[in-house]
Amino acid sequence: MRNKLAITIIENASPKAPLVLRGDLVQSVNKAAELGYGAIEIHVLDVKGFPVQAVTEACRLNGLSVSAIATGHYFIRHNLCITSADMANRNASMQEVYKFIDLAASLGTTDGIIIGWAKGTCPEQGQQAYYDLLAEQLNSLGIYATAKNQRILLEVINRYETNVFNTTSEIMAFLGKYNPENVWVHMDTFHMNIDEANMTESIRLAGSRLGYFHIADSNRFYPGAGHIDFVPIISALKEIGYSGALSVECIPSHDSETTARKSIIFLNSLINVKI
Ligand code: LER
Ligand code: MN
Repeated sequence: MRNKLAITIIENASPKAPLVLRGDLVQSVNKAAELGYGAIEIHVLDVKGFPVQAVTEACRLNGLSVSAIATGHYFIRHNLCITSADMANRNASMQEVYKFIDLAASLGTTDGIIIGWAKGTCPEQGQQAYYDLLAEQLNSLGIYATAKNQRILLEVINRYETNVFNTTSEIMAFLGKYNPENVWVHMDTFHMNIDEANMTESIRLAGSRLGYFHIADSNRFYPGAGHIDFVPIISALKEIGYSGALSVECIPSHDSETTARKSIIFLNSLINVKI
């Protein structure tokens, strides 16, 4: 039985980035385990030099798994986008995601590879062409991920950050129309609180297509710091049979360790996540 609580880790990020444990990855793995988390979600800054062996060994020693790896910071830093109008950028971006999938496979990642920023934004003109291209790219990535026993997690992000998939109904319509292989819905309570009319209904709408779940409160601080009612959310996740990770992706309003500790105390008070 695996503990489904995961915590986001990254080597370095701006103070207001919604990522909890920062610094040396092995130390973050040790810290996550010490605090009671069962998994880590890694926001990768460098695919090439990624310390696969050291992280794998730290996870093994602590009994932790890698729930997901995220592409966003890497793609922003390198100005990459899988739907870029520039074909060279588009192709290079796809090659990079393939490397992320390889990395996820070598880490034994349980839930998948997160695609957020990497999907780019939809232009005012040519929306149909954008979605056609996005579906084609995702399908290629999904097929590759299947062969590596991985999954593509497509995040629903609020309207102030992107114009692509702000709600679950939008993403479900896209998946229903194109049905790209092995592409899963990834939801995040911070974004849901902004754009979903009803958070529990949106979870039910995603249903068996829900592949991953981020947790932060309404102010994007640790769960319990804002006004989201997590009780019905957890119930809805149980109701649809969601069995993936609940991954804390929030701004460290306190120091990272305190934020991680407050998050897990709150989540453990809500639920028994050892399913
Ligand atoms: C990433 O998981 C996310 O939720 C985006 O808002 C990035 O800031
Ligand atoms: Mn998120």
